Amino acid sequence: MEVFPESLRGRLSSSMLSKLNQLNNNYLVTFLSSIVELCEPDSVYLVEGTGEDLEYVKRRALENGEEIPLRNRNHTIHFDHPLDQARAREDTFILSGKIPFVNTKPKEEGLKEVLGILKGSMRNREMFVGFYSLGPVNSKHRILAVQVTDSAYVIHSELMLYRSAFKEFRGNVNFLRFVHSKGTQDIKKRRIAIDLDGTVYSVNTTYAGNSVGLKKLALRLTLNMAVKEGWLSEHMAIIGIDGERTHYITASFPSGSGKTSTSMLGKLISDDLAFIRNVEGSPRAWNPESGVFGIIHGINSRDDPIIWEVLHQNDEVIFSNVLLKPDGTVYWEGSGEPEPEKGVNFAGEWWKGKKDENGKPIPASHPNARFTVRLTSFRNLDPRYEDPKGVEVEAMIFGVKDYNTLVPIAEAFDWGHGVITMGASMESARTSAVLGKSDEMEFNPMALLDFISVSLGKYLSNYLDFGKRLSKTPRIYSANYFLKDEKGFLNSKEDKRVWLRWIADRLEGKADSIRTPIGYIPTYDDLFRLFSQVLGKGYSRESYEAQFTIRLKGYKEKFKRIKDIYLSIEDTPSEVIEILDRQLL
Ligand code: SAT
Ligand code: MN
Repeated sequence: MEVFPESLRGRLSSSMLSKLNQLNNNYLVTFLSSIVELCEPDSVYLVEGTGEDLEYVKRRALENGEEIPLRNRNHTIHFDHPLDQARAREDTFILSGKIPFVNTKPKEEGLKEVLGILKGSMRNREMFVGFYSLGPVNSKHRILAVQVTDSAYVIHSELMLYRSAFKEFRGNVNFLRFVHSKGTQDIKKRRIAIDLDGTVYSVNTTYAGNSVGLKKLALRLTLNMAVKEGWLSEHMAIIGIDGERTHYITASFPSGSGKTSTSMLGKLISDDLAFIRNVEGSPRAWNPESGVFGIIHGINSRDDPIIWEVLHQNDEVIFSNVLLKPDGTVYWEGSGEPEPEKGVNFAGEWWKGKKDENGKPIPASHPNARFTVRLTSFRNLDPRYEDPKGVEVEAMIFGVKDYNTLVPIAEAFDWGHGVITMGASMESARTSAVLGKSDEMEFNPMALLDFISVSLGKYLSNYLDFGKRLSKTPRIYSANYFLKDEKGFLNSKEDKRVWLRWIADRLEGKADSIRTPIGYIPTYDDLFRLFSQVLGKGYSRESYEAQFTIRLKGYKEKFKRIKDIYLSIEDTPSEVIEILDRQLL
């Protein structure tokens, strides 16, 4: 057996040592021993991803109180600190020089700070090391990642959300590295530091968006890789929609504006992230993840039957920040079930009418409460989610939550028009995944505002070029499920089925369109046919006119704002401004 550094030998059992030895990976050993010396855990557990590992990690999460068992023996609940319920914009930074719209910190300073906080953070704790693949393990495009953490909940989540790939690390030095410690959960010392060389450190946080490294922390790293290497790493769902045949499309929506519900209307490949590459001229997409970390607020049996089923059958679920009821079941707002009198929630003991110190009512469940489940629990899962070559993308949707302006669905004139006026021009009402005033409109290009790690100029120039190299570019659509008039919402929740079907019809040449200044919109006749075909409903001319009259003033103002933003970014490609100039109405 190889001689490992003393720091590791003293902390790994002999079976763990022989596991590590199998990998014959000095680079990994050096990385792990440096983290062990920094964080000083008592012991180290290598998580290969076997059934035994899963049982062990679950048991540890229950023993150390990170998860609480529920009445259903496959369900647990996890609570994050009351102030650690969402993405932590102000505490997250890229270790680099200045990038517009991105929190950055000079590398040396940021590293020194976060390593200082991590020093000794795992004393008297066990350290887990997880080994995963972003994307199908047997795909030549998969990206390997190691997670180091003192949280059994983080590893438990990852065993559900990612593909374990221990053996792939044999002799392999190309992997992303995530170092996480719960620390003391002192929110003032919460830091998430992203080193684009391939390591992310996060401490004093447990909210999965900040602690489960492979999710949005990895996205920052893979986005940077993608821009350098000429592919796309995106915040997008991937689904198959049926017309005469199945068409795969991607859907990019800011959290909380319809992405998950859209994913459930088709054959599910991904609900959140997509890697898209040019494979012999064709845009192919796959899901780096193998599970769903979804917002639970508002999930009910009528509107979300598939997710409802996933949460009520006997598959494994980790609930987070919902209400734990005295009978060992859970409740969340918007579930359509009666609100319980009392329970335990993210803020401790809870009862109906409880207020916080400012006199504001404390909701039974946090608006960003979540569920963590495996993709294989969904009855609409498309088996091609494991296709090592990915699926061919025929259309891309950029969706926003916009009460005032955008039509429910429109098709771009071409790739450049769609990428710039639909994707790069997204403005959306703020999500509950970010703390702060919700419903405020935010510039959120490609739903990536929180995750962009390079300058938007470079990012967009890669996007535009990506399309130019394809032999067939996907069609691009803008979507908005939230348009209102003075009387309220103009669409019902189920109408999105019609918009998706219109896209399938367009791809098959079965639906017409009307050319407007902002793109192609559906004709009344097609929608009348589709409302009846898809929903068995009528569709009035008044509805059509209310939904599809182009609100020129709003569009005009929007594109003016967007152009000003891109003019203020130094490396915006001139093509972006040209496209926006052509669009300015
Ligand atoms: O908050 S996260 O970014 O982790 C999850 C999401 O909203 O997509
Ligand atoms: Mn997301």
